[in-house]
Amino acid sequence: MKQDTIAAIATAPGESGIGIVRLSGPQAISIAGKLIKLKQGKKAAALPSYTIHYGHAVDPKTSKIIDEVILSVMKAPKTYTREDVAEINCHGGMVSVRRTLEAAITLGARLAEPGEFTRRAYLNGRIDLAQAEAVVDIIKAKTSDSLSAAVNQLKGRLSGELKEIAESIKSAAVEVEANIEFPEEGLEAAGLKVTARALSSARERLKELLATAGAGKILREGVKTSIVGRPNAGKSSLLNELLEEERAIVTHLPGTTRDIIEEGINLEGMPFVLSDTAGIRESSNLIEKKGIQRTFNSIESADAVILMLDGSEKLNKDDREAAKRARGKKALIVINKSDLKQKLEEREVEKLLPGVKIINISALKAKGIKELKKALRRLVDERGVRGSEEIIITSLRHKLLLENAVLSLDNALESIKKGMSEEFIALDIRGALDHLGAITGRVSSEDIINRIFSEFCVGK
Ligand SMILES: Nc1nc2c(ncn2[C@@H]2O[C@H](COP(=O)(O)OP(=O)(O)O)[C@@H](O)[C@H]2O)c(=O)[nH]1
Ligand SMILES: [Mg+2]
Repeated sequence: MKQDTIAAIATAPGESGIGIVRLSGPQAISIAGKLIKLKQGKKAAALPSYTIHYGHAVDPKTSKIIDEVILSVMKAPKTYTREDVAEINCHGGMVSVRRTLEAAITLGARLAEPGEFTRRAYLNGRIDLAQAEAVVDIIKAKTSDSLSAAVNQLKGRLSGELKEIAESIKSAAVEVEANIEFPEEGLEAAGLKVTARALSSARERLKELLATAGAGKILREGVKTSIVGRPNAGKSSLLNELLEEERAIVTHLPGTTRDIIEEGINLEGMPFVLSDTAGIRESSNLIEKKGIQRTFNSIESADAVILMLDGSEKLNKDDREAAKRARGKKALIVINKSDLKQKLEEREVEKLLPGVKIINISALKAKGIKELKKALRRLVDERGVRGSEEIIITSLRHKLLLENAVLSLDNALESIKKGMSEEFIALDIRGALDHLGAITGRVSSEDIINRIFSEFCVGK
């Protein structure tokens, strides 16, 4: 099938230093050549790969100059898409780049769909599916840790590891399959033992990858942290203090916060998504009741909970209810209002959530906030998020496929143990390989590929 040439604005809209129109396909360089009047009458077709050239973009309809531009020429196959690529640097701002793009379309290019450049890189075999997904993760990275996890994936670390595991499963499978084809030779019991051992060790490696998925989710989405407690404990004040801005409304009236307010912060490279919630208490006010229900839901879906108590008050049943809801979660207890005379009994607090760290702060006077941040960061350190060189499973799609691969290997091992026929064993082994193949896109259906690339922006 003859490929067409695609074009898009590759930079974010708005005013900026430069804006880039990107072209890819067999006509990319000739269209750029027609669009741009190069200095000294240079011809685009004759330009060497990976060179840049000065000129003027000219409107093909009116022959008027659109902008002063720089053309970068990159020739297949050593390009992002493995096709000929031309990039036109215009001055930033919407009009210049848009008119340059329109000119490219007039000259025969087609408007690119979201992610189509990267999709071509995948279809042309330069990167696999897991690497293409990493490109989105790089663009969307929230912190330097999430960035390095994504860059590792783009470098092919995950793909390489999966390939090795698949190879070891394949060589184990060869023996089993051979026995199906040549049953008269009989499969030695010893041979099956070797197969089982190889499958178990592949299974172990997959389990190791899966163990990083929790950390991966956090790197991608942030640690969901709910700040909960009775009304007026100072939850909204703490949120504002952590964000260093007046994000939530703070008043002396209990029940001020009705809806959940979510904001992101970055603690030593780790993204946290903080939720300020409605105070937990018995209430007959319909709006407040709905707010409190939302608080309960927020606790349930949270990765971590900050249980806030008012140090200037005695412990009450609302505090106990809030603590009960937080049980089993990664948690911190924060005793607020350390600037006031303390009435709260620490011994009773210790019994609320045994083993959970207790920190005294004053949200009003900004005391103890540093210590709280450190303790919060350490809550997830326990999960072993490193982010730098480790391979980390950040995608839910990958996680599910890995789980399915493990399941298939479990079945294969079970069949070997039970002395089932080789056909059964082989079927499960092939299943495991298919699941692994789906991660890198060796075996993938069209609509999965469509879904992955629809997450991209146009021009990438
Ligand atoms: N003295 C003192 N007052 C505080 C402190 N933190 C919050 N407050 C006050 O407590 C009241 C309730 O605070 P708010 O943040 O709205 O509590 P929330 O209902 O838990 O969100 C407000 O009047 C705050 O100014 C603190 O550390 N010390
Ligand atoms: Mg509040």
